[in-house]
Amino acid sequence: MKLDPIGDWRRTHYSVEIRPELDGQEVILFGWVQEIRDLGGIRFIILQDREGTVQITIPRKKVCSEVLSKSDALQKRYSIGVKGIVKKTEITPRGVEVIPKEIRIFSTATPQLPIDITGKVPAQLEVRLDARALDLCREENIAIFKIQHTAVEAIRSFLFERGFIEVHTPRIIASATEGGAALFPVDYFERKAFLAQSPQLYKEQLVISLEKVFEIGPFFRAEESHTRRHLSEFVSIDIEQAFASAEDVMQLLEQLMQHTCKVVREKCQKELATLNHQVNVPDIPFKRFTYDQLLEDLKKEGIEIPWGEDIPTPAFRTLGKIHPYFYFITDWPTRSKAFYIKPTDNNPEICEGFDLMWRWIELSSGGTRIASKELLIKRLREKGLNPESFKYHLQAFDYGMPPHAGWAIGLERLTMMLTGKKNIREVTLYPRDKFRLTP
Ligand code: AMO
Repeated sequence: MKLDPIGDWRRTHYSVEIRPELDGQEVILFGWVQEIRDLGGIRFIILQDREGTVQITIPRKKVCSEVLSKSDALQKRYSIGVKGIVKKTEITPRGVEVIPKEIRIFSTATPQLPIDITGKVPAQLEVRLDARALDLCREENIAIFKIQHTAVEAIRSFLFERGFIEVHTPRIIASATEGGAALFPVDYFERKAFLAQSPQLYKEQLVISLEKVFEIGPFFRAEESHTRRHLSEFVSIDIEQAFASAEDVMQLLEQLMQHTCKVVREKCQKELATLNHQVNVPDIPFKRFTYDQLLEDLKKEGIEIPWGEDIPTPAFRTLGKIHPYFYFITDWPTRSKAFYIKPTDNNPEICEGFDLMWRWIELSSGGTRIASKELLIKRLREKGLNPESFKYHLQAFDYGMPPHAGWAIGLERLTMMLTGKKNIREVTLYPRDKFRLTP
């Protein structure tokens, strides 16, 4: 088939902007053929673009022969341009259609599409992920990633307004930050290096210069566990703040959650409707439970966790049923948290680390950090880590390390909450896990 060039055509409107008020106006639309319905004397093409769909109506007797022959050639997913006249009508749900004067075909598509792009015929997630570029064209997926985009936009402007500076720390690093087991090694010239698990050490060092920083970017964990909420590459939203404690950054975090839910609820009504999901704006402050209180809750449900252990997934599922909303877990045993979390002054067995939960999912964790070099070295040793490997980080503590605190939110887990999706792979463009490295 001979394909058309775009030539001097430029889009005048997205599909959803075609409204009855434009009746009689000439428009240029670009997009893809989603569906073709042929009723003999009349043919309907559903044209899809990023913003939605619009009906192109071709009454055989009223259009020129070139439009007719072009429309004869069309198949699903062909990329096309349509120049035509908007017509008010009773027959489409949105009250408009476009009658084409000219059609340009920019590219064709295989007739054997691996999944149904209208989503009417559901496919297994693994099949969809194998054909992800096509799967992402489905309206439901476009809605998910627009919601994610809106959330990131809301978070950035919230942090900018509060004086945080956006930074970019290295992804290729020399030592672990979140425990040694989950690192991906990289060949770095003649040396061994690793993919960063978090910006933890750098964001802490930056509080002695930039004071309040944030970073949004991908980080890497060689997760052995194949669960519905773990990826080996995820996007982390990190903040770190000088002259602040855990309580300060918890307040910032709950305000941010409330703000993000509010913005998404307001700006993404269409996308939420597509997903058949509601986002409620939570009241703040969020409930705060100590680790000990939750162990008591679990005990009542017949789940015994020895003090000091992490809370396992099935126990979190039970907690999510008891507390089906946002809540903080505070007063964690020091030994269950990373080396940089500050033990409390009056009881060093307990630390100033916290987690923010949404039902059974941990959305964020953070805490007050250790600001004393001696204590940090002690904690590194207690964790079986060699302070020598952290010598460049420890240096920063010789240059006036202020009290500081921070947290990190997993963007994909946040998106699960905002979209109602139960598997993290649904809300990741190209998920990476132990079994998936392509596409
Ligand atoms: P943590 O390891 O708890 O803390 O990670 C912070 C948040 O990141 C998300 N997350 C993940 N999401 C998907 N897949 C994963 N494998 C994964 N691992 C973590 C979660 C989690 O709550 N440096 C600290 C944060 C801090 O103290 O500032 C850290 O990395 O939503």
